[in-house]
Amino acid sequence: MRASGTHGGADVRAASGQAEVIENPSPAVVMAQPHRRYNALLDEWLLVSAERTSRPWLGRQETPPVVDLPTYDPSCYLCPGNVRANGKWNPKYESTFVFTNDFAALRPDAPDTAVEDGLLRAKSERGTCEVICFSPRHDLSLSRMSPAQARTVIDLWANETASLGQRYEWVQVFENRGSAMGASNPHPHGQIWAGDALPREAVKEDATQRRHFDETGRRLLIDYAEQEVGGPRDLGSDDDWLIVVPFWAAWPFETLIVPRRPVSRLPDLDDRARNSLTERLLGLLRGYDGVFEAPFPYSMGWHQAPFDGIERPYWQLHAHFYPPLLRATVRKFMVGYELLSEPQRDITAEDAAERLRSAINAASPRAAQPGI
Ligand code: H2U
Ligand code: ZN
Repeated sequence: MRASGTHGGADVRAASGQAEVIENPSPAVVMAQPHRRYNALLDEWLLVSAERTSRPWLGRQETPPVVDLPTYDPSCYLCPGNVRANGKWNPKYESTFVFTNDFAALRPDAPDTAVEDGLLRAKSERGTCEVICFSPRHDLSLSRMSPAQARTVIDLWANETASLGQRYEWVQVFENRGSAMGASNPHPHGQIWAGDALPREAVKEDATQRRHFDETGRRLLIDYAEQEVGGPRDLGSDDDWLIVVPFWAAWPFETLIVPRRPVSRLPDLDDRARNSLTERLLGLLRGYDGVFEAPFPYSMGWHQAPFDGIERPYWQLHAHFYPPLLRATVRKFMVGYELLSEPQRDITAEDAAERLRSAINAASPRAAQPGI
């Protein structure tokens, strides 16, 4: 990576004689100081100030999640054969189970309306929300599944995407895991929201990826993968997938998963890519659970090319993991400066990658065997 001594506010301070100007600094010199990093996927900057983790913390402590869950919970609204909050019954499903969210934020029958009054604008949004149960087992989080079981979840994500993509432009697959991330229930499940509009994150990623493709003829995230593979933030990429703490991570243990070949959407993944994704994903999730030796909360989700019939050769499928924890019982709050100015992180992406990598290696069945 190249480093430059002249950008942004550094110029101004240097011109007024307030700060030492370091000519041609190495990346390590830049990154040992409070510095800003550029998020090439969102076209945004964030502040990194690593030394702040030593500050005392007398604030909120997170309660570690319950680990001993029953395989079946009669009061769970997602377990097979149980009744849901609105009185509907779940079938006695044996693999995965999908239903329309009983409290959906989007509805397929929303009338097409809009208002425009000066700066006040609103329009209706048509869509649907699904709840997707990953397993009939109440206690079987994705991280603890066998590869075959985890593969059924990947296939479920892909199949539901394909069918919702026939009706809606944006298909958002996601999972909130753990009460720290607002999950309402420990039963392994995710959600899919699909709608007609491109939401904010999609619009930003669409613009950055399009611009990079127009300028270089290549996909931004494939170029990014080539820069990261084997580097200090790599968490064990293989020929098919980049798995990395992104250079621009805002959340302490944020990660990004990207196919290394052009793939625009989940249903486009072939059998081999799905199998290697299964392995990468399980490795990451077990590593997450190992970092603080407790089920690791996160919000994760897939970003994939919109289904609007427009040719978008620049769009690369990828997954974001946004876990909130900084320490076992202390979460990162995106408040004050983060809300009002820009995100700020306390441990560097490289330090987070180091800790995650050793947790992934320690959790890997191969690593447990001596000599391999
Ligand atoms: P979260 O755990 O990410 O909140 O997802 C669970 C969803 O399940 C939530 O959106 C829905 C909630 O609306 N739900 C039902 O559809 N039926 C129920 O009986 C309870 C919860
Ligand atoms: Zn359950």
